[in-house]
Amino acid sequence: EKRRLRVLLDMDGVIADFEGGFLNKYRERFPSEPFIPLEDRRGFWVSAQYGDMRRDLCEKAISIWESKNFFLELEPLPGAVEAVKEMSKMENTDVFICTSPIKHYSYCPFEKYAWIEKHLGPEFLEKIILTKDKTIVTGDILIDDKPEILGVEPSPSWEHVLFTACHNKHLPPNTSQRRLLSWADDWRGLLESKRQ
Ligand code: BVP
Repeated sequence: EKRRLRVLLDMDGVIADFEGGFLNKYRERFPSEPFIPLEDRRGFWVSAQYGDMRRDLCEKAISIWESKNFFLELEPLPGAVEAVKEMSKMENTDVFICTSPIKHYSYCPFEKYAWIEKHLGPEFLEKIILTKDKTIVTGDILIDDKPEILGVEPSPSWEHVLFTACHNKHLPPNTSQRRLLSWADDWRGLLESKRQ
């Protein structure tokens, strides 16, 4: 019996360059405020690291991704669009984009759909899962740059593969968590390993 492989792909930090887009727009809007170069980013939450630098910078950071066109204008990460398209054409493979919108919903959910249509094509509009809780979504693999993915389901069906990002590359090696270093890394081999 043939079993299809279900791949869940995070969007921000995996296929869309949230960190680069944030830093560019933050520096443009607040040219005289301090900023954190990408090589100095630590921890998943940009807002937390900016807030640690100076209390008021937390809300300034938040104002960037709450602005119109922030999510729409993110650049794709290198190789991401090609990889997602190739993956979705593979035999016995179902690919979904699984992404958590921000609570300020005026632009983000709309722009995520528009981004996917623009960069991946309208057929991917049927593959979008917007959820704050990825643990309740079933799949074989979840490729995500957030080091810890928690929710109401204590035992999610997927294996979380950590996608390397500026904020997680310095974390101590974790033998129980596989990584994908970039889209130039062996994602095909990773998928094959889940078919066994
Ligand atoms: O929509 C993104 C941006 C937002 O959280 C969502 C992460 O979604 P996933 O990548 O897990 O699917 N976000 C919000 C903050 C701070 C909010 Br206060 C942040 O620092 N970083 C961040 O990515």
